[in-house]
Amino acid sequence: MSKPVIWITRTLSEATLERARRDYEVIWDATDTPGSADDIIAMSAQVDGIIPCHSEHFSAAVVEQLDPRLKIIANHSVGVDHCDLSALRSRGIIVTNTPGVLSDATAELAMMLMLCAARKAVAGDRIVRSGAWNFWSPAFLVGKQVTGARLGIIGMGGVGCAMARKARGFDMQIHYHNRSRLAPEVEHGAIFHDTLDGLLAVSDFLSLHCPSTPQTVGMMNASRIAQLPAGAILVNTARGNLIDEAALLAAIQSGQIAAAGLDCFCAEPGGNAEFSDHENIVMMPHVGSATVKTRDAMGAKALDNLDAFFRGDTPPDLV
Ligand code: 8YV
Repeated sequence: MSKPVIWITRTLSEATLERARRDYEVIWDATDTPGSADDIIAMSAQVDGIIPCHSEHFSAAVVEQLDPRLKIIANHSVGVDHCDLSALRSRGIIVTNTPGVLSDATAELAMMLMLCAARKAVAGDRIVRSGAWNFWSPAFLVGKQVTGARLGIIGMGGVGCAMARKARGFDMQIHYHNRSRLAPEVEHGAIFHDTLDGLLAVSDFLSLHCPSTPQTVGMMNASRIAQLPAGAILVNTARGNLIDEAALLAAIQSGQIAAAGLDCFCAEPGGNAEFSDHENIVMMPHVGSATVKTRDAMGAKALDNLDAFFRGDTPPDLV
């Protein structure tokens, strides 16, 4: 029997590409450029499945033009905001994602951003690296202590829970807001707030771990940012559009927000050039899940989902 044909849109881990080539006819382009709308539409007539990343956009307009040959989109991501799920559902196209396996790597990056923002890592690195370190004072690069502080988490899914686990190691007091309260054995003493306002009021540090949906886009706007304690630190490893970037910039300029750690931006790739003048904004280029172990696990999960589908089973991570 001939192998199903799949398109792998980006450069995945060696192990993933090797396993994919063993089990499928693989179309993969080593230039590692994001698939455009035209690429996606053209490719849909040549393949049975696609493994895309969040860089390929399946908007309603694209989905409408997909060839019926395409049966499954096995995302190499946990986020599915690049997919118009209702348009895909109405075309009968299966969508899967990669939950769980990237939680620790992403939470690790959120911890890094939080620590670097709190302890002024960008300024410190610049001062030493540039040779400008010719003085010292007890008042020099004084940051905000993480140990014992209150951490607010929005979204207590896999990544939010991993963040809470890691922050507990820093003796942080964990508060969270989520669609529903977690069971006590999962909460591990974290304090649930049934309103976002309630969470914001106690968050010396705030870390975002919810998906981007029509309900959450722009969630951290000027009035919500103003509800944080003065001098709070904001961390985002989820999606850029959860934050109103102009409001964040104004809050950084006024000091209402002492620092921020951002792995996601409204415009990607590229980020926000206005943030670059502020050393108290620590930035990374959307690499929360970028560890060798996690990339292998994400690739394996995407292939497990394809394998199940082509065997005639329900994929384990059906969205
Ligand atoms: C990815 C992500 O970097 O999983 C997600 O939702 O944003 C990231 O893990 C990316 O899509 C990797 O393919």
